Amino acid sequence: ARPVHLKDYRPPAYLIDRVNLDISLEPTRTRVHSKLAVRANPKAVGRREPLRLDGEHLELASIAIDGRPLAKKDYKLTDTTLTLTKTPSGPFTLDITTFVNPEANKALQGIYRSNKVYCSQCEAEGFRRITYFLDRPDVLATYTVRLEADIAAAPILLANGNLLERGTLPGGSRHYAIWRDPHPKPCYLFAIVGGNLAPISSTFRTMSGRNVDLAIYVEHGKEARAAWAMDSLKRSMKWDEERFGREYDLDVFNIVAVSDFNMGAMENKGLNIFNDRLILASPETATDAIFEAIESVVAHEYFHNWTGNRITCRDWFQLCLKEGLTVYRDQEFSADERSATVQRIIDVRGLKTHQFAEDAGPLAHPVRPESYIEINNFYTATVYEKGAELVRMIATILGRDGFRQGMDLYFERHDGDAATVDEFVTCFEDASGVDLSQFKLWYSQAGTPELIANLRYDKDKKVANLEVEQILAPTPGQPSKKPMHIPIRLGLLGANGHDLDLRLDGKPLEDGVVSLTKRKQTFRFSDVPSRPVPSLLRGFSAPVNVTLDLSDEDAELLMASDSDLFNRWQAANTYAARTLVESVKALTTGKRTNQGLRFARALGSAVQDDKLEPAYRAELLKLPTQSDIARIIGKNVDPALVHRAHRQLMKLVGKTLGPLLEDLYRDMADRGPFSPDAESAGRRALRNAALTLLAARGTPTDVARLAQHYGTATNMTDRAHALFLLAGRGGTEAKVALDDFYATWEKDNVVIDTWFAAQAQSPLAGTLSRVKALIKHPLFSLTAPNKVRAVVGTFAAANPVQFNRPDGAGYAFLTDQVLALDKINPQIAARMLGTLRSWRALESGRRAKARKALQRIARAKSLSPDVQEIVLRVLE
Ligand code: B3K
Ligand code: ZN
Repeated sequence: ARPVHLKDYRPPAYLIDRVNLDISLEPTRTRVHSKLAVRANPKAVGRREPLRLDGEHLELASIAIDGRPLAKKDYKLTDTTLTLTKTPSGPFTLDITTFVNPEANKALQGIYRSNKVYCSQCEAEGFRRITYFLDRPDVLATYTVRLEADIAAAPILLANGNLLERGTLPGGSRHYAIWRDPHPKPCYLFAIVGGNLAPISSTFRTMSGRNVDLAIYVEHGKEARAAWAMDSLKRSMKWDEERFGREYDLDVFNIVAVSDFNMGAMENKGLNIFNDRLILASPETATDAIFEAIESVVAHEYFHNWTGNRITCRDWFQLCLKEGLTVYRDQEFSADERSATVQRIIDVRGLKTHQFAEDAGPLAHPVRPESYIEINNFYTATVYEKGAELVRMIATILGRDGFRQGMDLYFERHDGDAATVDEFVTCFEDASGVDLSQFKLWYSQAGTPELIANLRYDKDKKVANLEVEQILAPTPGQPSKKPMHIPIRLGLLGANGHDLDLRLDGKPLEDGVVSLTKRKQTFRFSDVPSRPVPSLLRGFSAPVNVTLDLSDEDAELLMASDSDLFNRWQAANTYAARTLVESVKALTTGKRTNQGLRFARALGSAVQDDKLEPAYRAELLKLPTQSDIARIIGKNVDPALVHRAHRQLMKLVGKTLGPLLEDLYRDMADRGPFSPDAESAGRRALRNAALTLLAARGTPTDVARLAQHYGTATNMTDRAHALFLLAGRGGTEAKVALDDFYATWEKDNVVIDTWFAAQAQSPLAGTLSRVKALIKHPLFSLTAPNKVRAVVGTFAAANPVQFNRPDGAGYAFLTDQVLALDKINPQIAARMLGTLRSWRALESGRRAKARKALQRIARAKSLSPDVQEIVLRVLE
């Protein structure tokens, strides 16, 4: 497979205005008849090219132009293309009949079957597995789709848009439905579903007073578990009207939950298809984290209706145009529905753990990549989460109103377009008059900028000079970089912890935001009465790392009293990370450190403040993860030492704060019936965070409390939390809980994944053999992505100490799974392989073992382009 480059983009030589599909669903031989209205693209005149359509894994039955069947000599067929050598010069109709095999489709792209349900996934390039087509996002057409199937197997028949007609066919055993989507769309947004599913229904009245029929289709008997998703959908629809003035544009909005899905969900026009784990939830079956994820993914897919569907991408290099923007929108939605500070902490935590790690390794790429071999490998934390940060920075630079004006202009100017990132940014420039040309480097330069900050205070002049330097380390293919435009929101704390008034170069700095645009720059604050403590990057105003030499006292002041609660948490988190890095060093050199105790006490006083909401206090109590510490250490990492240091600190905090944690554990117990709202979830989170630290202390009382927490849990949040902790400890209590969990949930395909994951994340020495047994378990299957993620994914991504066993057996296991998976589902195989991306940062012994594992994959025959691309980049 050859790379595709952004610089080679050319408009399509042909356009397809209308698509008529007639799909007759059969398990192994589905017939697809497609009738296309084709014409030469006026924007590509002078390029008289043959019409070359994409198509893969198709059986071609017939082709006709304007009703005249084509002879073999009139077209050329390869594994991936169908080229028509002679086409009329004016508009023409192209009829193509193909056959596909849904039952055999385990790559889960195109039309496939999950639990007997026919469904489809086309993004990024799955439509070419349904019929021959111009499978690129800048070819927009209106679709009319006729579906036909056995009534018994598929009483429900759905496609994009509005239902036109349905009926039974002569003979009575088959039926059909005709759907029409009036909005022109690229083929990646096409979808169909056929199956025996149960709906829950509702309606939504839009801002202009239209009624929209809403339905969520799930497995029979699971209807009650779709209520939260429905509630989330309605709140999303309302929010998009209020916050962005965006109204829904069809008469129906359908969501279908399926079990086998390569990712979380898909925003097909009017017919979103979801991984069932992100739809189904009840107090007994889903954790608060899942309730939260359902709310945010339902919102995300809904928000795509405007950012992605009405305005789509010109080409796949522009992916962040819809993904980064839509993540930003769903994050803002969650911030409005819940606690904005806690939401920001959760989002930043995720960004650092996943995106910063990606940006620091061999898979680093710009938010707008310049080339790819397999586009599915670029649905990454960088495109999504860093992409969202770029939109957030534009909002920070322009302010809330300026940002909204830019968005309004974008919707007005580009509705119906396949747009580019440049066009998007231009809307903000045009609406505000602010020059964003330097800012645009964020889209093309990869890597996490490093800010080195220094504050010098001149007590005679009462001036504080904040010097900031930006360091842009090389990333693959980008040895040197230009300085970026980095918005820094900041505050200066006086000795009592209060914010001082900011006067930058003598003028009041109202919004507290300064722009770093040079490599090195000094910001001069005047009328500063005493030496201040800087609070930098408030609300995480830019996706960068900051190094600022703070004394323990200064860090403690920020932790105790920063008015920016995000930064108060950030100070605690940075303090914890620094403490952990120091303990890892101490473990290496055999020296002792007292830092842990000091940190624990500071944490105690920060958490004690009961004016803070419980969810926020829970975030304070969560230490940085082991992979965060590994990323900060950056080279020669010994994951076993990181794990030991982490455990020691947990234990120390548990011991030092024992009485406080016990109080919290008692006080935060659920009052009244379960409710998934943010406040109640926050109390559970704080209680479980306290439980975690107490369990780390490990006294018999603590273990008994933990076992009891499991046994008496009345909801899945508490039960799963205890299960993970118990499985991490082992012993009889763990076995009892795991057996109980299995017996209770073995028939539930979604919930049982918690049982798989709890075992795969256990840091105990026997975990790899357990994981090897789990992949032989009757409920496990390599063809089910959720199972693969629960076992293989959890082991490789959430169990640093056992995955990185010094003998390399963890890597060898992963290699075996990747090679086996690659024959079944290359997208999932490539994802799993990505867990090895930080291998170069390991100490030499493990590094050599990881390299061997990677080389074994690289040498394997007939790899998919997906895995081939990842292995080449990771090894480079
Ligand atoms: N747009 C889809 C992701 C498609 C992934 C293709 N490999 C879901 C989303 O981001 O909303
Ligand atoms: Zn998306």
